[in-house]
Amino acid sequence: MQNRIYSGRFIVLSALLMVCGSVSAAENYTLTIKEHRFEPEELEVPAGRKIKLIVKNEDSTPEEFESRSLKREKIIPGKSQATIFVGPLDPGTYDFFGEFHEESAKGRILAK
Ligand SMILES: [Cu+2]
Repeated sequence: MQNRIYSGRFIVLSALLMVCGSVSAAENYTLTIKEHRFEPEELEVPAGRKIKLIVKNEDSTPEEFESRSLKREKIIPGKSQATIFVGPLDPGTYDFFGEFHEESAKGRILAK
């Protein structure tokens, strides 16, 4: 009977860990830089949650992801990608741009 009690506790503990893990894990969103533009230019994300932004630079030249409202900046070398954690965000619009090609590389995050 001892064994059954222990395995029962183990199952409950495992279930708790799974629930906590899914609540705290950041959701992934991908932005692609191509020909000095962001794709998509508008990215909708849930408000109040931590977001994992994966920025893929498909151009051969470096770009700098920059957002004053998100207080983030990160240089992404050509043909590589970077991960930027943002949030939890209040509902609203957060502009970002590519500092090295500011005329074309512009976008916004909509937190809803
Ligand atoms: Cu900068």
